[in-house]
Amino acid sequence: MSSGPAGAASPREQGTWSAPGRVNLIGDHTDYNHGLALPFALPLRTVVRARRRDDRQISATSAGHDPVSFLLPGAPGEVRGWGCYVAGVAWALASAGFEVPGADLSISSDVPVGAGLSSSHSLQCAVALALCGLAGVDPDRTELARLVQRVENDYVGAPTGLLDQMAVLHSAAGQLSLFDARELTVRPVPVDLAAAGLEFLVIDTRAPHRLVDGAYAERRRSCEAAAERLGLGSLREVADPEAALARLAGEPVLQRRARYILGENARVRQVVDLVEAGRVAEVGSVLTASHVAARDDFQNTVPEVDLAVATAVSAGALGARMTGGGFGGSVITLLAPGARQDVQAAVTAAYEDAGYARPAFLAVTPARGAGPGE
Ligand code: GAF
Repeated sequence: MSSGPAGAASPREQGTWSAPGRVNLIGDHTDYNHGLALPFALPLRTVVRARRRDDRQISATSAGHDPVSFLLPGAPGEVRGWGCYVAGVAWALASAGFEVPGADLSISSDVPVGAGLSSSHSLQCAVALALCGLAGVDPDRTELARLVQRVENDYVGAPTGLLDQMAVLHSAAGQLSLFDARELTVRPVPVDLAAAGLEFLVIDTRAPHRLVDGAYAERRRSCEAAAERLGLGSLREVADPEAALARLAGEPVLQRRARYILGENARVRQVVDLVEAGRVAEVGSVLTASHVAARDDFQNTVPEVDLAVATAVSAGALGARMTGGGFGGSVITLLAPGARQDVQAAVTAAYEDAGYARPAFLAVTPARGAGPGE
């Protein structure tokens, strides 16, 4: 029987576990500012078929990638490339006191890589569930999310927040998940788009999105510096946004970053209120306002995503915004019935004119979160 800070289940010789990618409808870069976000799970998943081994080795295969093999418990930096997410999870679980078993893992995924849809968190969470499942432990999902967060923070070296792990591990079909990063809670916000006669369309701009570079870390440092100038632990503690922004007037960059974050928390609340009031179509303009704030104040957009958002909105989308960490990646749009063809055609044509790679489109509804099975 394995030990660790978790509930017990029966150890397994083999099994299958899976985890989705995610879209963040609104509330980006708010997580490390102890703020609010509203993600949902995509109907695209990473599937891990796992079999226990008698030794201390983990071997992982995934089509199109070199196989990976390492000895437990491992240490940060030991495995690089895609395998760092597998080795990082094993290391994080072992560091927390779990008796991680040796295992053969066969991994497949239809979450696009580098599209800002959390393919790496879907992989990490699926591997974490598989290793826990073989070990016979059933950790609290928030605790597991925090362990998995150590993979990026301490194994890979990216100062990311907890949004993606919470989204992947706590989502459920038919709902958005209101994540409060200060309280570490997730509140389901049911949404029935079909009943509202609406749909979400994800545009994968194919502009590669990268987080392990300086830009994400720089944004995080600016937000923390803004909070520090205000004498606060985090921007979530701001009680009077106008007064706080006035106090940052001498620091235009910090002021812009803070304006985006404070506005984004308010926009998340606004979207939740609209969804809960059944006024889902009105969410569109809030999404577009969020994108404009990201573009002008947080300055984490790129020309490809700005073009996708502007073109989608002029072609009839109710609203659109870049989703996730930014500096590339995907756009989420809210569409009225019948708008999808026009939006897809307009964005494809605009990309062709601009000489950009052909974008990909994916109509999505909120899907189930991570768990046993495919
Ligand atoms: C990335 C990070 F991993 C998240 O923690 C979050 O900050 C997101 O960017 C932006 O909301 O996905």
